[in-house]
Amino acid sequence: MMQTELDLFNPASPAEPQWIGKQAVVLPGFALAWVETLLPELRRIIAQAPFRNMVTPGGLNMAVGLTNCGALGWVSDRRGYRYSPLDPLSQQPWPVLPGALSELSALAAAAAGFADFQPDACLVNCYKPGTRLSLHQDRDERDYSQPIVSVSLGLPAVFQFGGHTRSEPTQRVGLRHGDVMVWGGADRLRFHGVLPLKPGSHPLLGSRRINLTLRKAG
Ligand code: MD3
Ligand code: FE
Repeated sequence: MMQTELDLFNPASPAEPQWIGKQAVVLPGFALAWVETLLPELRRIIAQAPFRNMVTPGGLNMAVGLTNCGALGWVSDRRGYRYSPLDPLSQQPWPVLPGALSELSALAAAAAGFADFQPDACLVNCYKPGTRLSLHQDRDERDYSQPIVSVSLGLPAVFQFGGHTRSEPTQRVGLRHGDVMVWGGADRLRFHGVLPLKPGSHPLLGSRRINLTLRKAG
C-alpha cells in the first residue's frame, strides 16, 4: 500500500503540512505524540477553571464552552471582549499554562516559519454536537505580528476560513484529533469559524471537541 493511502486510513499517522494560506498551515497529527501528556493537564485546567458559556457584548450566549490557562485569559461580557489576568468566576489567576503546551506550540510555530513564539494565553474551547462558532476575527491581542497556534482534540470538525472582510467567500478544512494549525502574518486577521459539530464519540474525549488556541496576547 502506498504511504498516502496508509495516511488516509490510519488516523494516528501524521501527514504532510497543508498550506491553506501564505502563512496559515495545518500540521496533521502534530500533537498526537503529546496527547498523553496534555490530557491530564487539561483535566487540571478544567477542574480549576470550568468551561462556561460567556455572554457577548450584544447579550447573546456563546454556544461554545470557554476557559483559559496562562497569564492572560480571553473573556467576554456585556462590557466587551478583553484579556484578563483573573478568572471572573473565581477572581483568581487562570491555571498555569502547561510547559508541554508552550513547547508544542513553539515547535509548531517554528515549523510554520515563526521563530521564538512565547504564548502567554491559551483559550480553551469546548464544542458539543450541534455547537458552532460563527465567522469572526481574533483582534484582541496586542501584536498581530505574533501567530496563533491551535490544537484540536476529540471529535473532528470543519473549520471555515475566509478573507479580510466577512462577505468574502470561505474555504473549508477538516480538523481531526491531534491536528495543529498555525496562523500568522498576512493570514492573521482572516475571518474564520467552525461549522456545527457532528454527533459522535471520541475514545479519549467522549462526545465533544476541545480546541486549544495559544496566543501572545499581552
Ligand atoms: C485564523 N477557534 O478560539 S482554531 C478562536 O476551532 C477560534 O475553536 C476555532 O477561532 C476553534 O478564536 C479555530 C484556529 C484559529 C484560531 C485563531 C485564528 C484560526 C485563526 C486567528 C486568525 C485566523
Ligand atoms: Fe478565532
